[in-house]
Amino acid sequence: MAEPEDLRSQNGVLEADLTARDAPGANGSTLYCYTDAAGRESPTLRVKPGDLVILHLKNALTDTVAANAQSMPMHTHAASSSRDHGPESCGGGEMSAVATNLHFHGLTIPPVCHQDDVLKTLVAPGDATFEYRFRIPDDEPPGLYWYHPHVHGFSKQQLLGGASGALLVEGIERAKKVVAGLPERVFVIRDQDLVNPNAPPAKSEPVVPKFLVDRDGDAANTGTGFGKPAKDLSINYVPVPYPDYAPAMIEMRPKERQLWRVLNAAAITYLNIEVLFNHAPQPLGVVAMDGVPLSHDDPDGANVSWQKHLVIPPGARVEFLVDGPAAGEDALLVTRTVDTGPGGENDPNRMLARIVAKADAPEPRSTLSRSPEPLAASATPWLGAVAPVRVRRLYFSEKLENPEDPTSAVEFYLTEEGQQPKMFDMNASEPNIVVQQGTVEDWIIENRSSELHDFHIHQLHFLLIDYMGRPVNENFLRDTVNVPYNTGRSLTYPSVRLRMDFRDPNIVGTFVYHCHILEHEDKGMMGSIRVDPSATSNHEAKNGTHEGPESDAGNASRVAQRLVKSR
Ligand SMILES: [Cu+2]
Repeated sequence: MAEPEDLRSQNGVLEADLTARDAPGANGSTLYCYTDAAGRESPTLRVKPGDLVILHLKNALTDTVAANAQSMPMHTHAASSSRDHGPESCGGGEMSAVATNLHFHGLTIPPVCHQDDVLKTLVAPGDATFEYRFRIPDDEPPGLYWYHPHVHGFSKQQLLGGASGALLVEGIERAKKVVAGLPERVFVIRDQDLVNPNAPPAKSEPVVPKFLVDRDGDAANTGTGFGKPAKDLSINYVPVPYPDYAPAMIEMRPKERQLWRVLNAAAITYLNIEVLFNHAPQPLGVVAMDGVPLSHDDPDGANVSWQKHLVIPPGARVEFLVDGPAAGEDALLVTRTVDTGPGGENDPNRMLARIVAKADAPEPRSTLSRSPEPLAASATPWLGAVAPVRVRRLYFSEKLENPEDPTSAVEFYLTEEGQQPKMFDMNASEPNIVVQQGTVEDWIIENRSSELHDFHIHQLHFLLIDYMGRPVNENFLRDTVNVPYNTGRSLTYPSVRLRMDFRDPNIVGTFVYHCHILEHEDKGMMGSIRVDPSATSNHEAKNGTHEGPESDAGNASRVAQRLVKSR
């Protein structure tokens, strides 16, 4: 299987054309990709800390796509709204299924026009080429990031079937000596509409669960690990269509150790990666999550977390060591089923690729430096050691547009406790949350719905402090995290506690946090946050109710209130 082609920075600059294109796919679906001037498809952008990135984005999307997208009822309200064409707009296009823009997922760059703004930037077909120009911060952790479109109301449509690519900040071997000299491979896993929507199940399936549809109109979670998936997958654009397909092939030299860098670029599909030799899961040595090397402060860079399977929510990345099979050994890269909850989509077990060990296998295109210069230790104190200035509680929830009508559309919300649940409004004049640059806050994210959600915030990383009420205090950072679904069997809602890092002056401005199941984001599960410069006075008073530091008494009274409400 071919890896995406690389575009490397030269003399501190990566300048490239990226043209967003579409083509009709199976069953009225649409395929998307980016091409550069030489026709390379959705290339991997390889940059170094401190590099200047200049991208010329051209929108070559066609009207066929708009027609498809507008046949989806939930998209029409967004399609009819257009953005403010005042001095604040950027790019100037109308919000529609064929407008596009770029988000640089995970990078700590400014949320402003021509850098990483998704609130005002729209490029329409026929518009002049739009220029992105930003500098990779000197202290950006080396690892796997990515780019994709982020037009509210239409992001799922564009991401499904291909509008995404990897961005690598080079030098992971400088932070993790353990990967020095290893061959590296990039795997971009995407999802797409089912290629064979009416196909009967494969004969090889051990169970044939009843086919049900969830509230989004996708194949519902069967809870069995089998059945029709909500979406098909692809790995580096090699399709994985249900029910019968030839898996991609990964060739390796026997027992060779490689660094695999896996991006879940799916719009709605969770991954749970395993490598099987003769059906037995093999240890995978995780060295980085969401672009950040594990134990960033570990001077030896020796820390590796060995796991048998890796859950990768949409938007997340995992970079790990793999030891190849022996010659002739039966080896597979698979994704195992993920329990998305009774309200969630079906993400069944699937084979992605066969791993074939051959003495003359070609080496991957890229090998990490054998004797890297160690990365300087970070000058910023470790996030886990910084006291939060406040605690906020946010929650995911869903509601029928008309509670009397079970067939009415579902509205999706991501709300700060104390505010009124509302679908995200592109035209809101005030952000949902205002914080001050230089501070650190703890956010408790609850899931009050019956399906799994996937919290993501632009511009920064956070530390997972508690998961489902249990302290975890991880030694790495994330920008994307799962919040398990509500079973209704507990007094408290499932939650995660995150230490949010607003210290970097680069992130001053307004940006968004949302569920990275893009179907949910498009239908409203998003909020906006403004990071004010540290010199200004604090804006907290403007921003409605907020909680002080957590206390047992506070928790108890919240539980009591909930009990009262539920009666
Ligand atoms: Cu969600």
